[in-house]
Amino acid sequence: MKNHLVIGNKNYSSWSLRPWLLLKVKDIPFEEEKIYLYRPDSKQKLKQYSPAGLVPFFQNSEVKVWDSLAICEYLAEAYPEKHCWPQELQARALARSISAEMHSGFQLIRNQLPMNCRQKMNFQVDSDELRMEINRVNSIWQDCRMHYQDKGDFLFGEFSIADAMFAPVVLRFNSYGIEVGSVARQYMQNILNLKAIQEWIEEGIAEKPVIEQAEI
Ligand SMILES: N[C@@H](CCC(=O)N[C@@H](CS)C(=O)NCC(=O)O)C(=O)O
Repeated sequence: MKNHLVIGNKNYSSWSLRPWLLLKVKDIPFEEEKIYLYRPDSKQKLKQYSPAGLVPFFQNSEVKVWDSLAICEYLAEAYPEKHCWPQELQARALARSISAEMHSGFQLIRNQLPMNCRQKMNFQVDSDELRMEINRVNSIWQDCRMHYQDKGDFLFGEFSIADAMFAPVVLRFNSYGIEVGSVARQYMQNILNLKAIQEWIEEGIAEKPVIEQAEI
């Protein structure tokens, strides 16, 4: 079986975007299947694939993998020539740290600024806690860019799993008009300029289903 990635709505499914973007940017062949989320039959369809009943889910003739970061880790091992993680040990340690931090944290950004490609507004950040999470993302992007800018346009120069993990945050900040520093803003633009991101956004906007709990 060829590489097969199961994803949710492109407009809303931030977890699905991560491995999808990595596959696209790294030019790894795959076919995608979309399951629209939060419909009466969604859970049953998801459970046919993923024991967790969630997207993203990935399979081929050798493996079944679920959870965005686990899929990215699998791809890094299966396609070492694609350099999914930075090649240098120190950079790789940092890339893993910020990817894990993203994967397990930033709860307020996730809850209060849900990914929604169709959304365009100026969100008023009135809680200190949310502002702290935004500031933390800003520092991560700024520090990485300042350190690795000579090597390319992304957090560690060449596009890596760290960029895939933060791409949905770029889309959120863009949708809600969240202000960041100039270095972080340029990094956001580099992600938004990716052909694959533009493709994802276009398809997300064109989708018909609306998930009320993800609309502000
Ligand atoms: N930690 C998981 C989170 C996966 C997740 O929460 N997926 C959401 C969509 S973005 C989902 O499948 N929701 C469907 C549901 O809850 O029924 C990952 O990294 O993949």
